[in-house]
Amino acid sequence: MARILITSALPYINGVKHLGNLAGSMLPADVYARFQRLRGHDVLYICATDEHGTPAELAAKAAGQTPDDYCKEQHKIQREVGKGFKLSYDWFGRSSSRPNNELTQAFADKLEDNGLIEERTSRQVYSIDDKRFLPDRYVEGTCPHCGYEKARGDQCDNCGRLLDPVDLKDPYSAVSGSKKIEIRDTQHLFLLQSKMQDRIRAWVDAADHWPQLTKSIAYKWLDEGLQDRSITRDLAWGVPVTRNGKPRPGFENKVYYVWFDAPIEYIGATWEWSSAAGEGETRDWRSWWRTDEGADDVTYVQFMGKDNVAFHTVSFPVTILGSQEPWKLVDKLKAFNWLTWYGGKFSTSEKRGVFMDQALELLPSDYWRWYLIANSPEGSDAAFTWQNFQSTINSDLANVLGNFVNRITKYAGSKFHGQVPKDGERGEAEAWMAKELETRLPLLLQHYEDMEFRKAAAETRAIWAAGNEYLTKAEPWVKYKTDVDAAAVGVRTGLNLAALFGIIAQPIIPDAAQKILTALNIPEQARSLNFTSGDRSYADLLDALPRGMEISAPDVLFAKIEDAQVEDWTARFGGG
Ligand code: B3M
Ligand code: ZN
Repeated sequence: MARILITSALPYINGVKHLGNLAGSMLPADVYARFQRLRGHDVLYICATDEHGTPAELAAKAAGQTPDDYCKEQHKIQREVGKGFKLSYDWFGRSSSRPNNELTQAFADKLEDNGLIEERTSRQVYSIDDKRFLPDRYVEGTCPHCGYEKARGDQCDNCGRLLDPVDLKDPYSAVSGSKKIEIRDTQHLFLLQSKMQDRIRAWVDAADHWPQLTKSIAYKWLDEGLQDRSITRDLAWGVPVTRNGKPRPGFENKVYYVWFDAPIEYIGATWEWSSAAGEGETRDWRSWWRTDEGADDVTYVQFMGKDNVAFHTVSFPVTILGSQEPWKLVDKLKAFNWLTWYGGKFSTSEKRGVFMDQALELLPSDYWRWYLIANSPEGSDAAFTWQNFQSTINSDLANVLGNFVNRITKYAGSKFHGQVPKDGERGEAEAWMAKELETRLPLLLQHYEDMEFRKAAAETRAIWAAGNEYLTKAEPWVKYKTDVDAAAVGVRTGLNLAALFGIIAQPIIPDAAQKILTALNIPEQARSLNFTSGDRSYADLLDALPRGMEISAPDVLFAKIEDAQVEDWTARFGGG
């Protein structure tokens, strides 16, 4: 049994996430976590809301709430929506929690002790009317690169370039709109990433489990040369800047930069999980994170969109390695491209696309989970369209899986007293099906191990499709008229296939899988993804259900999506 630590990029607190965010981090992480649990491994899946920084402060202001109240409320909303999507977090924490504050301050101390943090005077945008510095998104203006007039201080939404607020042309305050702006000097803490260049490159060179996308992003940053960067901001909401446990003089109105504390929350959230242990339960967060306290046998896997990769392959490792303490580093990093929305991007700020809470109002989570995994933006961007969504669901889930399960369970109900038939000998068709499983099931497992989610969904579907082909060959409904025993073999095999289909469906569509497995009375211990443990063969999978066992037919698993629904949703959400 291996120990596998899984984290997905922490969703910003500023509102419910859209399907693009879900598809590029939390959902594949969940599918992977479910897969590894079903393989029998000890999995810890951790996520949290990313609650600091200007996005949080500005969103709170727009909602007329204090950041504290706003974050509390939004965290709860995101937690509930995550539950609605069946995201099986072991813990969904908050980056504003005490453990993260403590850890962030401790890391900063260590980094400074090791000569990797220094105070520097830096030039900052100051608003005379607002009487404050305007970090990051607090200032807007014209992008110096592309001329876009509503560029934010930290990034231009038009050309995507990262910006320094002082470079904006015609800057104005996002707080008040005031144009009375000047550049003033102030102190900030700088993380001396340049000193870590060689350490980080050596570590990236040695990372042999990273996909191409991940490595190339890391090297791009390394080749450009790591820049020292400011890790403090002029904000009230965030982790207070301290030195050895005391407020740091001159930094009373500053906090650590959100990208400094957010990744540390992976550790912080694990600590939160530990603190929430019930009576008699041991949860030791350090055994997952400290290589001197047991974490050396942990495999740590991260999931994120490609825009977050540099922070995880360079910046966060600078924090970890620079501390010179035995913290666990990432082993495998899976990055995703974009899910696109009718030629453009899903966008939180522009409310473009479908958001997680809205999606659940339209259809149960399995429909979305299947579509987003089968259409995962893995090798390249993937386009969301209502038509594609409709045809994927109708074909894969309603036809190939749903019809199979309903047809065979109903038929067993009407012709074999709702029991797994006892009689009849296996023949050619069953041998063919066993061969299919023998080639396909190992492939399926391999795709999951490789975190190739599109391929895993395609192979799952191919196994369901092979089952349909088997029934076409076996024709129990035809044989029943002349040879009940021959029909019995077909129905028995069909029921065993239905169970197997439910078993392999668990990582992606857990609710439908659960319905199938309950209808077929499959006990918990028989639901694992270890198909041939012991001396069981692939052919045995087709005769695994106890003969004579009572089964029932599940309710319709998936309803077809009608054209009228697609029209309605297109009108409501746009697209087409
Ligand atoms: N909140 C950005 C994002 O959601 C950021 C990720 C933090 S991961 C430590 O894309
Ligand atoms: Zn621009």
